[in-house]
Amino acid sequence: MRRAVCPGSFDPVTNGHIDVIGRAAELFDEVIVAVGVNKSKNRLFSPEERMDMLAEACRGMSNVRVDGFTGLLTSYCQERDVRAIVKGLRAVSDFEYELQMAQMNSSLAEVETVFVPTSPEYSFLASSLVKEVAMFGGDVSGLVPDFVRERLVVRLAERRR
Ligand code: COD
Repeated sequence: MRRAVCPGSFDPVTNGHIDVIGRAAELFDEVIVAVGVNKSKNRLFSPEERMDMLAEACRGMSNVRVDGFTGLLTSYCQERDVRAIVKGLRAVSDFEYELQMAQMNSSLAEVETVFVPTSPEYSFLASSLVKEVAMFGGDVSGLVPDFVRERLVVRLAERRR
């Protein structure tokens, strides 16, 4: 079985992520969307909330499942006999960072990174920008699924209290 991992923070999942996950699901028999839960960054959503939103977003993809991981991504891959990591690339700036991570990961374990170029309509899309636009009252419909937009509005209102 050809199995791949799509890792990320997904805080929250965007339509750009969903596009890459869907395209990976067409290339591999099984895709695990792995949510990094290392405590290094401030997150708007908890790991469980991020995983819930991903599960809902990927509901129509029968060979995709969602999981969380801590520690090294390569250890997660080795423990599950996963040989491929799928990453989305938006711009040259992504490439420089992703290339370095891909090389580090392949030096740590027998894991290849497969890069999927972003679809042009999502090339500017990042979770951090979506949060910023929503925080200042901008409309993020079309950038994230509707149920994610609703959860964003609620969470940001809670944070403002
Ligand atoms: N179009 C296409 N792809 C996109 C888009 C878009 N609009 N937006 C994001 N993506 C891609 C990103 O390029 C990335 O590949 C993926 O989607 C996830 O994005 P994010 O922003 O949710 O996730 P990141 O980049 O914060 O995730 C980082 C990881 C959790 C994957 C990384 O930190 C990691 O592997 N951590 C584990 C610790 C580890 O092993 N460290 C050693 C690394 S060498």
